[in-house]
Order: sequence, then C-alpha cells, then structure tokens
Amino acid sequence: MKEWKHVFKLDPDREISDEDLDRLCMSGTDAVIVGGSSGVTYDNTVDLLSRIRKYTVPVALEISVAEAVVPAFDLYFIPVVLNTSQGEWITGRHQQAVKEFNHMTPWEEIASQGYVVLNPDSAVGKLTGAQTDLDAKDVAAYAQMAEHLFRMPIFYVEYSGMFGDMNLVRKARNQLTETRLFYGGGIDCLEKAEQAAEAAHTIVVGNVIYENLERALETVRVKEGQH
Ligand code: 1GP
Repeated sequence: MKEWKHVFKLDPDREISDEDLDRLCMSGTDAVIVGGSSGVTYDNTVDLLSRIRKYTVPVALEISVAEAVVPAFDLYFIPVVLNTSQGEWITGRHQQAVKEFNHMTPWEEIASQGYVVLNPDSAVGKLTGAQTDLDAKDVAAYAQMAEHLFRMPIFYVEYSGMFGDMNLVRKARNQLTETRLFYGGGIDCLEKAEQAAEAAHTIVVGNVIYENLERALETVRVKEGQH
C-alpha cells in the first residue's frame, strides 16, 4: 500500500462486464479497492471479489457496512470521517462491528482511512453529514491529526464525483511523512490523473470506469511518470 500510485475503485452495486473487468485488472494499476456508499451487500461483494480474484492485482475491501464484510481480501480499509459531527461515522458503527466480530477481527490486515469529504453533493457527503466548507488550512490540520494524533496509515481527500482543488490536496500532502494521502474524485482522463498524482501520493479512479472505460484505462499511465 505504501507504494501504490494508482488504484481503481469498483462498486459492488454497479454492473461491470467480464471483459471490462479483465482490462482493468490487467491494466497495471497497483490495486483494486471494492467499496461503495449504498447498495453494498454480502452477496454483491462476494460476487465481485470472486471475479477479481482470478487476477494477481491486490484487492482491498473498503468497509461501509459490517454485513458486507467478506473474507479473503488482501486488505481491509476502515473509513473514519474526520469532518463530520455525526459520531456514527467516526467511531459508532466501527465499535458495533468490532463488538460483533470480537476476537475474529484480523487487525493485521486492517488499515484505517481518515476521510475528509469535500463534495457536499456526493452520496458520501450527504450520508455522513460532512462539513465540507473547508479551506486548505482546515484540511492540512486534519492531515496532521490523521498522522500524529490518530496514526492513521491513510488520509483520504474525497471529492467523489467532482475534481477537487489540487492546491489544497498538495498542501495537505506536504504535512505528511508516514501517512499516505489518497485522493479521489472526478479523475476522468489522463490529464486530471496527472494533476492529481502530482498533488497526492495515491490517486483513486472510480466513476469513469462505468462511464468511459477507455478513459479510465488511460489514467494508469500516471505510473509511467512515477515520482
Ligand atoms: C470515490 O474517491 C473515489 O470514493 C473516486 O471518485 O468516483 O469521482 O472517481 P470518482
């Protein structure tokens, strides 16, 4: 995960053909994250994992609902929304899930993600009641908290559905030495992928997979200019 430059995020609640999935998994991306804000179930998560498992690409589950936790992923990501006042998205659901799994929780395969959600119109923004009216200094402070206060391995700047402010992303990344900054939101062509890859450690490409697969695949070329 420390080396990832580019990842695709696939939503178990959306359809993807075997051919398109083959091209994604063989694209040279560093990893596939499985996750979504709504409609994620055990069945559609198992189904998608079993299809991705035919390939060697690492695959991580970003857990949104405890009922859809499926064994056999390489890694599990636990999102913690830093910019909400709704406690269920910070520790509430997490505590319930850990209580349910109890001693079964595979802590060595789990990484927390400190999310800052910045698109108020996104599904995740609405769902979590994120306070999105933040400037670069606000987000940089959250980045410091993620690294130094909570020691989170990932700080995720989430603009889901819109391309964000790369200056803000860069300033947040400059706070970090151990924690990796993941950026996601509106990357729908190579040019935006390059801008985001210059500002973040790891870029996440989601929606364009379902809108325009060719454009999604071209974003992997950011790996050619590794920096
Ligand atoms: C969503 O950050 C990811 O969680 C990617 O965003 O769907 O806008 O590419 P997009």
